[in-house]
Amino acid sequence: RLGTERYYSHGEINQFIEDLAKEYPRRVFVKTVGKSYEKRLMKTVTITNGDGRRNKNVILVDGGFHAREWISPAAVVYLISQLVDNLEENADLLKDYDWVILPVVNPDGYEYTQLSADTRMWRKTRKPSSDSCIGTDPNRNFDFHWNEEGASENPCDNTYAGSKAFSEPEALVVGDLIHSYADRGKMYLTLHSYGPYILYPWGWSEDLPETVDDLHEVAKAGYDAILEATGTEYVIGSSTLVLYVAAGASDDYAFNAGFSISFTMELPPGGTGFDPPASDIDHMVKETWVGIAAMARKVVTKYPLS
Ligand code: 0X9
Ligand code: ZN
Repeated sequence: RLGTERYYSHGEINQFIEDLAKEYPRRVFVKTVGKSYEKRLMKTVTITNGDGRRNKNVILVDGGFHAREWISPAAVVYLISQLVDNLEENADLLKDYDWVILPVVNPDGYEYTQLSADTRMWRKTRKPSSDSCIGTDPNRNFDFHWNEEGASENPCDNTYAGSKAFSEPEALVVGDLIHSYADRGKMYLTLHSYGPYILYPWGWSEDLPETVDDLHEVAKAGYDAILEATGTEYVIGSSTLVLYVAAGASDDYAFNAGFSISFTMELPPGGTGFDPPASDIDHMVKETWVGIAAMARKVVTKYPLS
């Protein structure tokens, strides 16, 4: 079991979900869905209410896209614990829905940032991308408007899009996951830092989707719940209008693939921005869960099982 007193390694997080699956064999399922460039195992944990019903709707959550954004995997670990431990309280969130969760999309980068103070602010993956520069921005590597605005063709840049769409095994794993759940996927949620923002499509252009009102309504449920719980005021809106244009990201990819709701949630800053001290983890992940639960509650009523 993992608490909120410190940050955990990728290995510890994988062990945590394996242990949960052993403890709750009818409700929690772990699957190895791929390997990172440095051959770390990428595992999803699927959380159900154990009723054995197949083909429920799906909420897909991931974290740890960007190596230095440690609060993201921490929030995902807390979310997993909440869903597993509080079955009664969260019965509505699991009745017609399964949750599929990938806690660390970029494990090589995440481990690299844990090595030393010098590497703490690494963002990208760790596959060499030219003679002198390492890594691709996994959130510019998706095959939807790949390498357009807000992505770089320079392998030395922090927003390098990669040599082609899905050049990075880690991004391809997420792309495949998105596809495998696209028909029943209702919400895709990718946790980053730092904001605080709840961002919806599009992020590749200034256009707003036709269903912007639905996206905004669900985001607003998270905004309201967090404001009431802690006073933190998230900014909600389209990625491009709130932040900047950035094409080839996973949120747009999932939305385009059929997820009705797709958000990048950027958790609040801490420390110098990307490095909240361990003493901040507890309140930050609890606040994040309040927002995610409120958004999921809106989603399960808006999109019932058909
Ligand atoms: O630039 C990003 O990838 C995200 N911000 S971060 O500071 N965590 O790197 C924002 C992505 C928003 N979504 C799209 N632009 N599609
Ligand atoms: Zn990020």
